[in-house]
Amino acid sequence: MYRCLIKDFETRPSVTHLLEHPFIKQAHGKDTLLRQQLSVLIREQQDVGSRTKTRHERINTRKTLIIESCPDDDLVNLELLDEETIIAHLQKRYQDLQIYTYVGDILIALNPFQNLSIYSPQFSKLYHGMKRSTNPPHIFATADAAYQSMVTLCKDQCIIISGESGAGKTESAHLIVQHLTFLGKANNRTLREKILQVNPLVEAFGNACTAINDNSSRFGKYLEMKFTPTGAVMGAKISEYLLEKSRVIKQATGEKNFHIFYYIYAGLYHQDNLRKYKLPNKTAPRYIDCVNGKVMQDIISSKLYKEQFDAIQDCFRIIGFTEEEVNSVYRILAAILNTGNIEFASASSQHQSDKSEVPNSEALDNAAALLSIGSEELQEALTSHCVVTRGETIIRTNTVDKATVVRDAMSKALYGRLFSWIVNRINALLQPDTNICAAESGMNVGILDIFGFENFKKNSFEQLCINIANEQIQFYFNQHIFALEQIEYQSEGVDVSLVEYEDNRPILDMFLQKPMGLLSLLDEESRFPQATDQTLVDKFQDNLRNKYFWIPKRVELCFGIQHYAGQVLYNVSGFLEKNRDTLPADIVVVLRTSENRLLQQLFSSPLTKTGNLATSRARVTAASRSLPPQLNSGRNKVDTMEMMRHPEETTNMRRQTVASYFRYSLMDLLSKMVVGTPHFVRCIKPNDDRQALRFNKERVMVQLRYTGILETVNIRRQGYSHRILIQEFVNRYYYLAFRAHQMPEGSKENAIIILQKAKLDYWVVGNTKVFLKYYHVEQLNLMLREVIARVVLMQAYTKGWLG
Ligand code: AOV
Ligand code: MG
Repeated sequence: MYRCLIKDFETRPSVTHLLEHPFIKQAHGKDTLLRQQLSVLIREQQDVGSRTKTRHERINTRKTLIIESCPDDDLVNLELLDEETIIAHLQKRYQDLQIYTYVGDILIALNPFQNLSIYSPQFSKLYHGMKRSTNPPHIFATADAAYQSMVTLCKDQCIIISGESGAGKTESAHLIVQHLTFLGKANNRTLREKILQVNPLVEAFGNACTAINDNSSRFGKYLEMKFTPTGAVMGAKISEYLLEKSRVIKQATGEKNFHIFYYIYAGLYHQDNLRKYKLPNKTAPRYIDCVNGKVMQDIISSKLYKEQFDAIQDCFRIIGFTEEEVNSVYRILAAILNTGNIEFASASSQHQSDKSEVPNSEALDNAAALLSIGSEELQEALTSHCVVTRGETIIRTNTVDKATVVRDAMSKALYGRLFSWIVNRINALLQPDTNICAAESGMNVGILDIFGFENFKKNSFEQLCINIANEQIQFYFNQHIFALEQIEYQSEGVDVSLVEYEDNRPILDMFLQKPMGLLSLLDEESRFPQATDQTLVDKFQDNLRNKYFWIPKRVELCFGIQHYAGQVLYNVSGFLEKNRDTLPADIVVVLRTSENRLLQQLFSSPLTKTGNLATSRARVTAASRSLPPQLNSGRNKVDTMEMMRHPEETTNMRRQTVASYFRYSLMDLLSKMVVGTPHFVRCIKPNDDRQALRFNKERVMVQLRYTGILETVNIRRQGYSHRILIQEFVNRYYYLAFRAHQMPEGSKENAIIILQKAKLDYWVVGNTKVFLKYYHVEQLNLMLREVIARVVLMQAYTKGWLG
């Protein structure tokens, strides 16, 4: 671990000097041992230095020393490759607080469940522009690699973070943004500050406490950081996927609503503003009263919530939201809480036994006032609906149950659209300044952080969507690491023994295929008004016949799925309603009458979500062309027009369900990812009790298995992660074997001459490409830099510039 230090100091470093180094400072309490280790390493390094003769030899020997002195930094270097050895290594590293480990170019991150002091700006400096092997594995090294390859190769990059719920994806995403903002030194300090506020702000609205994670992401997030060609950060853009809106109206036992509701309660209480926002201060509103009456006191007196509220106010201000906008956001949130408190009762009149009314109008009046709409109009829209038959408009009454459903649908729609609006507004405020630099000429690093795989006691439609999204990300990983790579070896005539891996495509097909996939079947059933939970289960049972799907015998209205990450039992109750996600037109009409500018915007047109329809359509079409064939099968083809709408919108168009919208979202996400060079971070949860230093072997083993780590180690060891066209390779590296003026042709023979001259092992030259191990490129670039420096120096001598 300390070998980095030796290289940081060109001359003989003193031990005292070294003790000032950030890594050493972190490893407190082991002083004697540490001093010993350091002096041994210093001696070894100097021996190596004096024994070797040429510079190249020195580089190679140094490399060996590095690999020898720290073999377990990278699982690929392990001598024995079996599950036991890998786990034992990870466990040992974890106990030493080495939470990061490489598998070739992939980073494994174990959740430390404690704050480590390895993320300060000093560490960012340490990893800046360094070779990967210089320092111990780190999330900054991954961010740095993505940044360096973006700048050197002028190509978009994406960092894909995966792992189950609570494994540390969101934390990793924050750290990556932190390091990238450090690297992309904007001249403009405010821009950097703004970008750092993006995650905390959207997470206040999109994260919540679940049974697994106190800060669980309830939406998928793809954050693109935009850079100028020279690598200065110039803006950012987020895309959000499938917010779990149902959480607004109901939470499972022991879970909570989105963070922001608690923050505003505590914050506004503190400002003595509860009355201004018409928030009750005695009993908690129904939507956030998750446990018992005591909750109210807990919320308003929470110091943490109040601090978070202040932090969110700062986020809004720094990013550039106006006071009026923020005020409108709070009003809408308060309106949602009041809406949840609206009660319905059967109307007394005998003739209208199915009519409902609002017996106590306080919550209704409050909600209407906060939304700047008429209280009576709102009541009408909740308790009745218009039907158009043969050109005639008839008003029908809503039963108590129906009115309650409409009320909750309105709350969900309000929250969902508010969330999308905040995201769009952030994007507008962080858009690159087109006067300074045309957006097209920049490059970006995208960071994917979605909701992780979930398996609760009771799993519903939300878990199904979340788990399908994870299934898709796993498929993408497999495609990159295994499938595409092996197909290429074959077509290039390169002989490698194929690595077997668990292909989850059949599961994904079962979900996404049209017309017989699970989502299509769900859609079909959702179109029948008479459909019930039982008819849905029957439909699944009749049509899904494969080993990944089953109906358990003893549990009612459930079905089981064998996901890549394990078996999950889903309860279908509410599936149809959740998928239909209907928002009656009457509600849209009344909300459009609002005098609140923000609210008008939220419901102004069915196309508000994705903004410019034309560009979105162009992007999806272009993307489906650039997808690898495996990802671009019929099941992903989507009707773009249809997908640009809010799922719940009903006005005069064919209904769009959550399932079809979800399918589109996945496609849209993939289309963004495939254009960049991927970097993978795999987060692992070492235990389920969220305890530091507790390494549950069984749990880690399961995660290593289903993420295919063992196979990944194999393919990274045997395989060639870098493939460069022969012509390009010769152009890039001919300096290493030819004279500067020779300009050799880009032939297979010349490529071989260069590789031999560079004294690299284990490369292969195929029919059209040179196949290199992941560490070759770094070595080649280093040699190239040295050769070029020498040439420049020699020219300087011959021209007499150097005396
Ligand atoms: P997730 O994003 O993977 O879950 P988080 O990133 O929210 O998981 O991590 C869960 C918790 O683990 C955090 O709140 C921290 O307490 C702790 N943690 C994770 N990584 C670190 C780290 N590097 N250093 C210190 N603590 C850490 V989910 O969104 O539920 O799928 O859906
Ligand atoms: Mg998360």
